[in-house]
Amino acid sequence: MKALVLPALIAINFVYAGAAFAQMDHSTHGAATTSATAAAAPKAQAIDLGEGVVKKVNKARGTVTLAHGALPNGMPPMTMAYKVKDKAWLDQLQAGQNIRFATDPADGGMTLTRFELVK
Ligand SMILES: [Cu+2]
Repeated sequence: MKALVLPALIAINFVYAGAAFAQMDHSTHGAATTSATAAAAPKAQAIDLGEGVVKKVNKARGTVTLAHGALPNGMPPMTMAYKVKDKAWLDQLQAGQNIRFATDPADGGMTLTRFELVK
């Protein structure tokens, strides 16, 4: 099972690590400029990644429970169940994993729209 899942995880890590780097670059750039400039680009905040630990994967419900820290969208630290944008992610996530993740602001940040594993 692990041998089958691992290549997929690595591939996903590459894709999302690339995206995260692009975003970090972007937000760092914004933070280095004046507050007026930062205020003019509030969207950058929405794509920052939060950090959490996978507590439980529930394939029947299509959810993953995360214990997360304070999130860029203003949500305080808590443990909660998230829906996932792609159900296939439920096969890739496992309890105990540390992840960085983004959520969909359209539904109040209740759906994972991307994640990457943290070593
Ligand atoms: Cu939460």
